[in-house]
Amino acid sequence: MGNLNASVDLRRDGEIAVVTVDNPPVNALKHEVRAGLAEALRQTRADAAIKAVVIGCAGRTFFAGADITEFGKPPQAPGLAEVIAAIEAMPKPVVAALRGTALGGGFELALACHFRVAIAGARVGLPEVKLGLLPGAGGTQRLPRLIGPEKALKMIVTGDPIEAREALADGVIDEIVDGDLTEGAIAFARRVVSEKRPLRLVRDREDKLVAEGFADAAETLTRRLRGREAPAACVEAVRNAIVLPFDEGLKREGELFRQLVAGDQSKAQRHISFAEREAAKVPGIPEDTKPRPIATGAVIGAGTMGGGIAMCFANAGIPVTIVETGRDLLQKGLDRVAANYRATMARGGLAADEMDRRMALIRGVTELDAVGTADFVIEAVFEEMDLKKRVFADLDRMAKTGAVLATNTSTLDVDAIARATKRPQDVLGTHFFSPANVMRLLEIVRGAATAPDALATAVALGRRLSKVPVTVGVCYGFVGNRMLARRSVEAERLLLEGALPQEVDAAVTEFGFPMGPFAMADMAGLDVGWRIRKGRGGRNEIEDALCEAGHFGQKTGKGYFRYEVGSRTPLPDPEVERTIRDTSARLGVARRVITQEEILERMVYPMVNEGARILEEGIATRPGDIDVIWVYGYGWPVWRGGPMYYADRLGLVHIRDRLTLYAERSADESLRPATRLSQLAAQGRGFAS
Ligand code: 3H9
Repeated sequence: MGNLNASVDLRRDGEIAVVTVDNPPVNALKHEVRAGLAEALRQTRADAAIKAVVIGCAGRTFFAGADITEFGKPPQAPGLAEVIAAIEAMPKPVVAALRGTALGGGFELALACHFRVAIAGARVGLPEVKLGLLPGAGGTQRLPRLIGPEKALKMIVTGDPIEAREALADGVIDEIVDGDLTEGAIAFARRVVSEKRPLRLVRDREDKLVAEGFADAAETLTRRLRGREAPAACVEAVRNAIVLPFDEGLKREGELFRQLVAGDQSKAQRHISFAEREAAKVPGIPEDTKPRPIATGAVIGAGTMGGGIAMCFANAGIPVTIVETGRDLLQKGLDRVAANYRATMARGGLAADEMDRRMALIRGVTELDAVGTADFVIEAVFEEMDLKKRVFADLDRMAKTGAVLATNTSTLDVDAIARATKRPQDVLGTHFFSPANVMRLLEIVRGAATAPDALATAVALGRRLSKVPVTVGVCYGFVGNRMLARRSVEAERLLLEGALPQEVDAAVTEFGFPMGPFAMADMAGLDVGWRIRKGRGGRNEIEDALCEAGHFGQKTGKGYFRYEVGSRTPLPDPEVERTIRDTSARLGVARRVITQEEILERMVYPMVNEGARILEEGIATRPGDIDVIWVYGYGWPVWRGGPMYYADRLGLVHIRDRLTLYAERSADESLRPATRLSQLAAQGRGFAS
């Protein structure tokens, strides 16, 4: 009894033993915790005066899972499987008391208990797939027995948790406790003892294990997860729950877990998971910096971007004002927002009253002075410097003291915009990605004068809006678009030298991107860039030729590809191929066969090179920040860990040599390896090590 070690406490409340784990911040099941739990179970089992055991956690959450930092290190006994076996071997009731987020190994431990109680608002889930893993402590065998294989597979393959109310309805938990959780769990345990409730383990239940519908559910859930090992392993393991005896299913689950945890995909996904958390730590913001309170927001401009950003506020429950210059434009913007919500509702993603609640948080106005009450203002007008400067000069007069003034520019100089105000310390960039209400990335652009607490406010707001905020410095295109521009140049060059759009896109999608560069260009529309080039000079030979022939992309049914009426599927277009060949001939470029391997290298390595320059210039703080930007903003396959991580895996010597070759072949000096890249390669190092 008492403190069994620094993390685990065992006390008695009459005939009920209460085991409390305290391993801040999220009660990960590290070795000391497992050892303490094993000891607590041994003592309570041996003590005849104890009639039932409650397992709970101090702090904000029940166990959030295995301790990820222990992966890849030599295992230390007792493992989680041994702790779970000790729970199941307990001849008296064991009750798990859940709060916060019971995740991964934490939820698996709870599934092995005889009973589970939770406070309202607690969530349970198996997020291992997000780390490129499958639940490895019996989750794939116990959850299907509790709620049926189909629903279990959905939870395991998506990794998304469910709320206590849903868990209660599904029979995952036995009771929702009002008031103090530990008291409630003790009272529940007393009732179990006094009512002599039978001790039925989940592992012994068979009634829900129906095979019907499973294959279809598996197909639907994994259709879009091509190339990923973990979801396939999840399907195999849950299928085993149906067809194999429990212990065999468990053994196979363990084998699959060990394979995945040692594999490249999980390592890459774990890297992203850590990099995402690192990205929230911004150098130069003192630890004690307090973000400014944000009660209301304002968005200037009711276009697609402005409307999407306003939705982010409303989705987070923050009242927001949208300002537009005229009634018609404003109404059009608000209608677009409502239509977006209705589409989500139609897909079953939003309840009708929830849509009404969110729409009620969005107020449309045509007078800019309405921003006067907002704590955080985001400008999302046309990408034109003079216009933005005018808006910021007005905001300077109208916004309240201490409000953060943000621009959603994707390219322009945030410092120049800040200089249009007398409060540059409050100005920064918040670069959302389209569609703003869906895409998770938020590039926060720190200006030369941005105050640390303004920056901290933007990061905190980003997290509240469920975004992944990454802070970057001022330069043309910031991190993501600046690197993307390198890929675009190279994609065009590949077409001139002999590749076709479908070949380039195939190399990129086979790598794991959801879309290739040319299908993406068609979706965005080719005419915008063409018009800008006509105005400012500069040529993109093939794209300009296509635009001159009316190929503006999806909106005209033809771009780099052709599209059947009502379809978004890109189809190869012989007319485009002719245009490409004619352009090569006109420019005197001899076409040749280009391998998929070369295409892929030229799509990725110039981006890595630009990433190296971005690090050199301090525009991005860490290579991991660049990886997070590419995974969350541009569809880089998470299981390949982002461009800088990928480059480290391939080795920088190889990247340097290939870039040198391509630079010489194309006489494009920008392809020469960046100083940082060359130096690291020469030292045999990577970006991260
Ligand atoms: C697993 O369980 C495998 C089993 O099936 C089989 C085993 C045999 N370990 O996110 P936050 C750290 S796999 C170690 O900012 P929040 C995190 O790095 C695991 N550390 O808090 C951060 O550290 P720092 C399955 C962890 O309130 C700090 O805690 N479980 C772990 O926004 C705070 O994190 C998961 O994948 C961990 N498991 O969100 C759960 N988790 O302060 C992953 C967190 O130094 N975790 N840390 O930067 C989460 O989803 C969120 O952290 C959570 C809290 C929702 C719990």
